[in-house]
Amino acid sequence: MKLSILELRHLKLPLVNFFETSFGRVYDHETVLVILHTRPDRVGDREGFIGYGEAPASAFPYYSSETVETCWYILKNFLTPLLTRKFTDSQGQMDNLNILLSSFSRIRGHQMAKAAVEFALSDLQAQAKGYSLSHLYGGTKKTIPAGISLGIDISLTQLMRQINTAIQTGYQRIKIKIKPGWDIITIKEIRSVFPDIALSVDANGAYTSDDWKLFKELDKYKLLMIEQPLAYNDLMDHAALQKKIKTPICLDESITSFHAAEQALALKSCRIINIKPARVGGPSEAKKIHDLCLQKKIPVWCGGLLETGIGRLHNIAIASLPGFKLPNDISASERYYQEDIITPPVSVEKNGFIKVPEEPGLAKRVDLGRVEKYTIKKEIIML
Ligand code: OSB
Ligand code: MG
Repeated sequence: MKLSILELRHLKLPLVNFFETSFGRVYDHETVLVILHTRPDRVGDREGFIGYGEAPASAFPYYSSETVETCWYILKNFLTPLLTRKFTDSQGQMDNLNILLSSFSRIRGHQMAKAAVEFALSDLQAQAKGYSLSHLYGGTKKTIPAGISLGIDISLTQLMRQINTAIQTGYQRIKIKIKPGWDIITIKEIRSVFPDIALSVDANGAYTSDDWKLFKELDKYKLLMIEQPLAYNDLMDHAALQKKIKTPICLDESITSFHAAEQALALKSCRIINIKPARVGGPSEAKKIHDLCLQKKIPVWCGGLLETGIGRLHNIAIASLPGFKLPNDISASERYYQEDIITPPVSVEKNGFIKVPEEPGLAKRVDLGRVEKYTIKKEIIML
């Protein structure tokens, strides 16, 4: 299999409802797609394959330092040249993924840009081998439990309505976003109406160590976990906070790599890890963190970044690995998009599970018309 073209696309999809976290509100999802084309090996062979990856970086450097623009820049100027130089042998055949990934490590940071390339290559590999993405990544589960992440809302009444709908739909865990002023009272109110639902909170780094009493107070509300209460790049303060409170801390933003995960576990900064393949640099790094946590009996779950169907299907495949023990932030496409760029969209069964696709790769499910419709910038690079 020979790589022939890399297609970069910047997409902008309207969200069904705005999504608000402690760092801001968005009305659209901006994202970069990496689309890799291969050409047939010999004249007369069947057509080449098309592999899809997504860097769900968003338009703003608020969740992470990456944005769609930085992804585009790094993909075009640094990762694509490595793909042509390091990944193909002298005949232009695709070669060793590990060599390519270790050549990526010279570029510091930019995990989402790197992840998009590895996702697209993995999709190609799955199609060439006739494997599902789940099988390629080492997944074992046929279905995965769906959770939902609910943003900061215009009112408590509105949030209660959202929770009610989510429960009716079958979601197995409700996560709400918190920030100073939208925390204790909100949670108390939720618990008075829904005393027994599986509930967690995510602060996206909105608090400091000085707020420890607030988190101690939260111990009363039977939360499954408190996600990223303190700074996005902190491990030490989280370790000190975890010592003071009973509710498990789950780290999201702080876990940018396998190395960060090892350090967080050594420091006891958290008892649960949210693995987002895009945040840690791709499926291989995600799997390494998964393997470490499985061995150390640390439960993990797969987080999301409002991905389109492309990133969503890769996340589903990763979440089918055996160590993903808790409901994931992987919801139905319709929770975010009127029209996803895959058909059929991702859906949640009445029992709150999502089926792990068994067909090879994702290409057949991508709706090219819709990809085109939501593209605001594209570039074709010959490899
Ligand atoms: O912190 O988990 C987060 C969305 C955007 C940025 C950060 C986060 C989130 C979510 C939603 O919580 C996850 C999803 O449903 O895709
Ligand atoms: Mg989070």
